[in-house]
Amino acid sequence: MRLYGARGCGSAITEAMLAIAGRPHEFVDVGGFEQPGPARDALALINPLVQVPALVLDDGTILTETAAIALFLADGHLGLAPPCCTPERTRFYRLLIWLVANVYPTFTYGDVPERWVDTAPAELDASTGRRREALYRWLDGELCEPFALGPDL
Ligand SMILES: N[C@@H](CCC(=O)N[C@@H](CS)C(=O)NCC(=O)O)C(=O)O
Repeated sequence: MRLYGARGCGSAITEAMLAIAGRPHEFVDVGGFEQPGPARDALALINPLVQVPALVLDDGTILTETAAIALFLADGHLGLAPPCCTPERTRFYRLLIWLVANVYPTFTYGDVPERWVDTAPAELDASTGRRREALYRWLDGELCEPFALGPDL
């Protein structure tokens, strides 16, 4: 498999899962992909949204979207997610999708607000930041220890 990712980005989630599962893969570092250049061009060929993570499977299938990749990897490796048909698995589905559906967009629109609005980008930055804080505060109340869902990874 080939993972397109960059330091400091959410592709670390996929990297961690691949490492824990012991799945051999090549890491294609597309650091700087937010700016025009070869890294962006390479990533755009794989993911038209030009986002990481993007995973190319051995048969050439392209998989994007963190939650889809996480579920795909969890399907192939026991222990990456709670066992099927347990209450923990149900909570896992909820929190996984909740994170990518709610938290990720605060970065999408807040990281470089000038991409989305011509006026008052600082306000968009501030409001997405407040939204993210509220989301994380709710999440904080949902999490167990030592792992998100309890004693197991
Ligand atoms: N919906 C995607 C979002 C991925 C995403 O936004 N990744 C960030 C890096 S952590 C990115 O590529 N941002 C650049 C952009 O959105 O243009 C997912 O869940 O994987």
